[in-house]
Amino acid sequence: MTTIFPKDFLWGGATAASQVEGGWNEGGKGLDTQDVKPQFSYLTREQKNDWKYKQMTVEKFENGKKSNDVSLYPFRFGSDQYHRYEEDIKLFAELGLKIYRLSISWARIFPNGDDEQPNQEGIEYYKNVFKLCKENNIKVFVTILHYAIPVHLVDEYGGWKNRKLVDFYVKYAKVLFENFKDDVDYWLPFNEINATRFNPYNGGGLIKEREEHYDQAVYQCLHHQFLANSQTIKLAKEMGVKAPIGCMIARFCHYPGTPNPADNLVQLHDEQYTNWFYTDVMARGFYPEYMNRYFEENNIKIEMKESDLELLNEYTVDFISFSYYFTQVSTADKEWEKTDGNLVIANKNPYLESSEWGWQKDPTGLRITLNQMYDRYRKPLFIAENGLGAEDILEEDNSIHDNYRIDYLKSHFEAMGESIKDGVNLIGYTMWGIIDLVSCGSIEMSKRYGVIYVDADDEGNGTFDRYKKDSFYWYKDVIETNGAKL
Ligand code: BGP
Repeated sequence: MTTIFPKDFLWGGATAASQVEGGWNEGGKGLDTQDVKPQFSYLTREQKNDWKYKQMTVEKFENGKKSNDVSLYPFRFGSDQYHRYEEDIKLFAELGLKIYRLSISWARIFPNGDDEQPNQEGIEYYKNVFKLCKENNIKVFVTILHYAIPVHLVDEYGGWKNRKLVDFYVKYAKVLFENFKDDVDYWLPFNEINATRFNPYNGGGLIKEREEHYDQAVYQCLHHQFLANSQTIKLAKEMGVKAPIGCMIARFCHYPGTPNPADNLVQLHDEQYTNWFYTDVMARGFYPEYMNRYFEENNIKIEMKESDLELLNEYTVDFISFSYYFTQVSTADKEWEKTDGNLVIANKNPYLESSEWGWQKDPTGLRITLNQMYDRYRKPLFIAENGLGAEDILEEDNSIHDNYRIDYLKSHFEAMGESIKDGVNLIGYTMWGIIDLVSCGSIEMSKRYGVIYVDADDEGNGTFDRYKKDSFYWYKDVIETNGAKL
């Protein structure tokens, strides 16, 4: 069978600590911002998909803190990987995964974020996980920070808008390099760094209501994260870390709503403000000129030292990764019909079908995205997240017939193949939520992404036993044939 995928193509799966691990108060772990994400979990599906309620994640932060003893909260048990990683890695090996993308929980290593000494038990936990991956020939792709910030850093320092966070983060990264530099094959300092703009609580540890000049705070956070990213790359070089270090954004491909030049201008700005700005800084190494006008018009003055710009310029990333779930419509028409999207409300595209959660499926958009990104940066690309969140049914014989997921993945893999034919240097793909986990945006277990089913409900009831879905066998074949059989 012939394949268009390169010989060493990295077929993989992705998770994040706060959504998969559980064990929120075990092994010396401190509280993080996902643990205290508020009673949002008790809203109905309709309410959760309403933008107004999404904002409540931020507003209810303080309530969340007061209810630390509410143990029903889904992020607190995740998929229980903290206790079942051996079983999970065995399943990944059976699936044939070439690479596993997971995040390290900052609060497992530094429970408060600003502690003098790291928590050895946390280090041990990840050592064991990585060792097992290696024994099973699975490469390790680590996200250093995937949304979960030690709560103390938000309470005490105001989150990423405080420059001190750069030092705390770099100290944390240093401990990771010291302990895991031979275990990790790819590093990612930040998950979806642009989330700090569209979901500042997740991304920046920012509580909107506490900010006098909110936009200013958002871009100040981002500046500090860019610095932390470059300093981490610098540190890695100094410490002889060989594994490539990349950046990641939530990539929103935008189409103009009509051929009206006004819509095309909106599209240009949407692309610049939601996508290019971030990868331009981290891959090209400078603040792009188009942001100056934006900053001026929005009265944003980022505090920075002159040496910051040199640092950003000198230490850029080795590869670029992104999450890809759906596409957007850019329009000057304020009345355009809306739909739900990944942590944002999107304009609905009449030519596309939506998932149960309103996210519009668009494999062609993935091909467009890959072409655009490769053309702009000429660096290796990695799809760090993609997948379909759906409600699955566990049959009496423990089978799960998820043809809809197979269809979704197949169409996206075909688009990847077309991009490779177009000449794009795509090196890997880590399917989001390879094993069912708690949804980040909806905060529920019943929005499932995995090819492995986890028997748990939104309240954390269930055996947490793992079952292989039909998509498991299908993906196994895809990996075995390196994409020749889709
Ligand atoms: C991305 C996050 C992930 C993940 C994914 C799916 O933004 O990096 O953490 O959750 O989106 O989103 P959701 O869980 O809301 O369906």
